[in-house]
Amino acid sequence: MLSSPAGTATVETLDELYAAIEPLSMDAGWRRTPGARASGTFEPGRWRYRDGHGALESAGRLISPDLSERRNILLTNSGGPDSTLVTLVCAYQLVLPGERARSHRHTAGALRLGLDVGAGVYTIVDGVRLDMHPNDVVLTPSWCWHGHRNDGDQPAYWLDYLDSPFCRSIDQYVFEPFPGGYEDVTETAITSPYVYPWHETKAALAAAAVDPSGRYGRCVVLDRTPLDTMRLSMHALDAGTRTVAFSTSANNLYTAVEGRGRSVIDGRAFEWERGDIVAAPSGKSQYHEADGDAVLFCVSDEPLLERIGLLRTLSEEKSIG
Ligand code: GTQ
Ligand code: FE2
Repeated sequence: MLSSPAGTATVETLDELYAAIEPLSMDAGWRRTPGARASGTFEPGRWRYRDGHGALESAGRLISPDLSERRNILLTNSGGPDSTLVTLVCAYQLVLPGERARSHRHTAGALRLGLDVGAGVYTIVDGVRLDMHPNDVVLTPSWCWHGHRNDGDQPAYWLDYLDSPFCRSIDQYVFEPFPGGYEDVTETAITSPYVYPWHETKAALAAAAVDPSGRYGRCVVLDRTPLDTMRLSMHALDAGTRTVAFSTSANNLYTAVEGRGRSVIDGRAFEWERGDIVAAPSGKSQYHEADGDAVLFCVSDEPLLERIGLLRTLSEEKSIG
């Protein structure tokens, strides 16, 4: 027995109970929805590269990475202000010719996909120069120092993908600026475990067989350096392909790398072309149609869910017929 019964012990109605516990930062569990989110819900969505490119052209005139750390345009969802999906955020980034973006590190893991990138564009990861070309995937895993430079004469546009919404959601987002701002290049890598060059991915896709499930087209997983939170895969869809619909507890971000087509997420069709992003939130059915030969890049939070025993995939082959 508690030595002194609290005021909460003597109320006579539910309304009095609610009123008594509210100032104590308590609430009755049965008044709440189990698993309800404090903020909004994540919706399927599609973002256009042409819109991101245009916004960055303007941002290129209006702000510099000296001021902003990064010149990036976030793809936001109603579920959260800095989130594209509950665990992932995606952004278009621009580095102008001659510009440098300071080095920093963060607990969030990140990667980039080159879009319009000319010669002389690179990320410095822990002192190592990693050059980026169109459709290359460049990793900057959690806590690696990284900064960007464009020594070329063309503006460099790429896509960033980060797990920072997940890190923030568990209060584990830590950020550190590099001492002095800019990290020097100590080594130039010809090949790196952090780079998936497009010429290699393209050759692997050409040799890949169609996935027997019909869900993924000809699929290549980029897993030479597996990330703890994100699974990366490239999907070649031959002209006229319609993939088999499925849903998964994972959150998937699809980027059109080549070709045109549409993704149908939870029954909503989103047309895409190069550089466009489609977001498929957890639990929503998804399939893709390619008009001509197409390649989709998928960034998924599967490894995270797998590790905690919450990865579930559901085939919907029958309902699509
Ligand atoms: O390039 O380091 O879009 O730290 C967001 C956060 C890019 C980056 C983003 C980042 C970066
Ligand atoms: Fe960063």
